[in-house]
Amino acid sequence: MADDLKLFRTWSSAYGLRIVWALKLKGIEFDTIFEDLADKSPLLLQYNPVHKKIPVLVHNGKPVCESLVILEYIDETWNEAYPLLPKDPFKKAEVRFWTKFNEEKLLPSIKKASLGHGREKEEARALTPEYLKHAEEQLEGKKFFGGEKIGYLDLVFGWMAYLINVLEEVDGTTLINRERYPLLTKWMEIFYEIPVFKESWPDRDMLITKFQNYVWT
Ligand SMILES: N[C@@H](CCC(=O)N[C@@H](CS)C(=O)NCC(=O)O)C(=O)O
Repeated sequence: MADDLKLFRTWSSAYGLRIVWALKLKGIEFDTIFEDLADKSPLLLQYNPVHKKIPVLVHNGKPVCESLVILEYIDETWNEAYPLLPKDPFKKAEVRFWTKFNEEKLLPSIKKASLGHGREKEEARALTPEYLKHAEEQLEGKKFFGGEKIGYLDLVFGWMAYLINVLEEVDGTTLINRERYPLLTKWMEIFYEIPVFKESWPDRDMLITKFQNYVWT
């Protein structure tokens, strides 16, 4: 019997898109349920009663929550088709380390540096170059964070490929100096052009409107 796979996400969330990219790379069919976070569906609240957030992947009726947990679930369940995490324990630990770095440092810092206010914004702007340098170093001698092919870490960092230039436009500043971070810049361009990802990019004008009206929570 074919797997029943439903992905609850929003049109713009980078956390949700990670899951779309993983499923597309692996060639797995799935249905998408677009949520309105201002009016969450009873099903979303039922499947993720703890955080009440998207994404949620429901596999044959069983919900899996939290994007990084979902990515690992997908990779373990459909491992033969396009493995995402390296097998080697040390390499896997490195991927998890840089994933944590993205979630706890890089992403919040760029968000605050572009959408934040006052002192918090200034502090984030001061810290971001150091974080970007670390990310840039991870690409030395490689096309992707995962090496010659896209891996788990590319999906984690994938938000940059479609959001950096939107945030720059909304804030009217440069978040990533393209000359200072050439590897990251190239990687963003390549990632954006990956054929199986193409149809997943949210509409740029809608993203700009969304972030122009962004209310910090
Ligand atoms: N750590 C979570 C973050 C997911 C997240 O922040 N989702 C947001 C949308 S981008 C959400 O559902 N927010 C609804 C809310 O906070 O009420 C993950 O990786 O899945």
